[in-house]
Amino acid sequence: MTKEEIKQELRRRLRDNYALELEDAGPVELFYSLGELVKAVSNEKWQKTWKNYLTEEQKQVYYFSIEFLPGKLLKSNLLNLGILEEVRQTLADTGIDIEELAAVEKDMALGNGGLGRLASCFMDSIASCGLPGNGNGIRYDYGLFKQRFMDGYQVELPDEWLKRGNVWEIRREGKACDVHLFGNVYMKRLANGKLQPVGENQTTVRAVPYDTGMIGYQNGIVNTMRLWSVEIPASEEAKYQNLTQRRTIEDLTAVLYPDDSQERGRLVRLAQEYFFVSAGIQSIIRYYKKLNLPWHSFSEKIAIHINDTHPAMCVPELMRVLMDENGLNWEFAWDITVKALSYTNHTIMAEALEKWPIHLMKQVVPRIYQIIEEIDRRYVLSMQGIHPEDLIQRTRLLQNDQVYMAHLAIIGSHSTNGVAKIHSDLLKAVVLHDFYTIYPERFNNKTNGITERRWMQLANEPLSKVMDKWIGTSWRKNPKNLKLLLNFQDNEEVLKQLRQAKLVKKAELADYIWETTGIEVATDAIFDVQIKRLHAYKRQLMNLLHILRLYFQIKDHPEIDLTPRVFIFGAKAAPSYSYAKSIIKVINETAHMINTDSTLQGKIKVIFLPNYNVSLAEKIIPAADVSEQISLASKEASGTSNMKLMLNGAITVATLDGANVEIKDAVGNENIYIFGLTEKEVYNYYENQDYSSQKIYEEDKELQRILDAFIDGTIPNVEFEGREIYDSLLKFNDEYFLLRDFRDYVQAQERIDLDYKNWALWQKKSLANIANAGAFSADETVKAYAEDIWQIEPIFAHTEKEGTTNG
Ligand code: 73E
Repeated sequence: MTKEEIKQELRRRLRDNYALELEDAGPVELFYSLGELVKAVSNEKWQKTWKNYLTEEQKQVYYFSIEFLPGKLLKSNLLNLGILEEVRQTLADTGIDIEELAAVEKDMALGNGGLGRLASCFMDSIASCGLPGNGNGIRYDYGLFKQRFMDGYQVELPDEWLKRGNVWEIRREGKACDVHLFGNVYMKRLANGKLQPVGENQTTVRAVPYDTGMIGYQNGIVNTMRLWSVEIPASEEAKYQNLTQRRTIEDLTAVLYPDDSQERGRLVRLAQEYFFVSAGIQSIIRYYKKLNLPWHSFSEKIAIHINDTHPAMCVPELMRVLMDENGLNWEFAWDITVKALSYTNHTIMAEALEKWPIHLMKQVVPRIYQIIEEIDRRYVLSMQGIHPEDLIQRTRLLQNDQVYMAHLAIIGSHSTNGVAKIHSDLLKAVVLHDFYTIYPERFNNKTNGITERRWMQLANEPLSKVMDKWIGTSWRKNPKNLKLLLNFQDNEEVLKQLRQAKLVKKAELADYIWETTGIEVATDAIFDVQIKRLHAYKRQLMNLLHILRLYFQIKDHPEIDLTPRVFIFGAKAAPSYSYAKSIIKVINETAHMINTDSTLQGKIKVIFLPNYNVSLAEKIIPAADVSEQISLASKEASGTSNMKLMLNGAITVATLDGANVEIKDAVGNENIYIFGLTEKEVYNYYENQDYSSQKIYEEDKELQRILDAFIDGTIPNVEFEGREIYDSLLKFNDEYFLLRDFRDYVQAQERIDLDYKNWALWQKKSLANIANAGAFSADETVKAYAEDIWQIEPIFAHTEKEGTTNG
């Protein structure tokens, strides 16, 4: 599209929809008109893409995830359509700043953190690599809560993201289907002697899909993310005359559960899981039937991916549809199911491994429970005589009156993967070791990745321009080419320009900090960033212990030569996770104490930015100098903010946990600050049970003073929270070994302080991080999934092949 065409289209939409001239329109009208325009451009490609998949009978993957976290889509869609610059200039010619209208869009925050954001990075990469792939999830009326601070406490407000409508979605009434919940199921013998399950007293709800185009990066491909919303079916209207009854149905897709790394044992959550699984499986079957192929070809055309265990009911639901609705026998249906399905595990945290009480399953999804029971029975039977009895008992689905969802996902699929090397190794060696002995061939690793389109091209334009200038633009299509930057490690001009680009983003963030908190920060200070969900294992508290150490140091020696630092936090705590909320309160109170103490001469500042989300991440990450990845080794499955920060030239201070291990291998020891216990040492402590935080406390005077600050009034207004934290570290023996890792962490921080003083040295390290970040491109990750797990091919490869045969 030319600038002139864009202008004309925009004018027409503003006139038709709002009776406004371009010059008179405000950001809201402009945003919606531009959104409509973008949709019109992409819809043509969207239609071509799905028609193409259909006529070519391309094998497609369906990525089932209870969370998607796309953030804002306007600029990302413009970039991927290849018209971002044209649109920006067209608007600028009329005196409009594109950033102003982009800010109108609400973040689509239908996820909690890493798991949901990974799903969205994958959606972008799958389309950008020309792979036939679809998302399947839930269209929550309310996304993740908005976080405010009041007196330092987290307060949660509803996220009404749909209030002004959502330009990107298309409601597809014609593709709606029914989902049955509750009631009883009994078996009826048919005339042919077969048993047929019949449901009675069931609740039938309507699942209505809303589709959003997932636009590939300048390749003409638009895939589909399908999110389901619940409605009362017309046939059932009479049953739901009173509002309370209606609400119980409508509540099904009302809110996203705000827990990360925690299981949620609630009836509505279970119903949510079944709702989007059933609707998704039904729509796949409907599509497959259009192809008019025999059932045994199913897994040649369809791959279904289970993102964590939340969609694990894909296993019994696919069985149900194949058997109950299409007459297949068990063995045949099972063979199809196992071949079509695959599963990703995202955590080893025991509290996040889903287990559903059997009585709840029987109540909410009675037919599904029957099938689960049968899967369990056949599993035990098939393993007898092959494996020892105790192993079979430990791996079966039903134990302790619960359904183990991970067991269901592993037994019912052909692939189980972890999300970083160390995590996948731990699954094989410890967490899922029993399954590894039974199905060694099913286990594999797929290290997470990120899309550099959002996390560099869009979020960090100054850096992107420096890259273009020195290594050309090929990295934009192929992030692996970021490596070319290594040719300029010793080029002072390049180092200077990289530093300048960082400074621009630091100044922007400093402005934002000033506007939102009223606190002034200096851009020549180290911007030290920890952004992720608030969780004990991620150890934001250890970061705070280090901050308190610096505080006392400056108090004792005001003349001390410290490199000024701004500690920046972004983190939401699950509303029910009171310990995490106490940490937020204590960080906020410490921040206030430090930021208002003029005797510290501004040497340290602590900024806790409220409402961390995708859009805020896009502001913070490009401005970061230091990336805090300090979880206790073995606990963080992968992490992905570590990759985004590295890509933007931040240098990582890290434990050997999750993908940090691979980041270290990629950049080399001299370009990362590694500290702390290794995963093996952590497991040794578990085995020997010989950890004593009390002992460390008694032997370390400085640590005593820091911990005492939580209870002796040094940190103000934390009488309750300070005591809770103090006790967790001493009375309850410090579950995540903060005190054990503290000294090593402090030393790493001291090296950072020193190295930062030599800007060229620092900038060189930073360059190495940017250059090696291509290894963590989600494009590469999804290509590995496509080849090893899903067995799908890019559409181009397909047409090219056709071309060769024809020509
Ligand atoms: O390490 C991260 C990982 O990078 C992990 O904690 C996170 O997934 C990311 C992407 O692979 C994760 N989230 C959850 N489990 N692991 C989770 C659990 C229950 C509810 C919601 C999210």
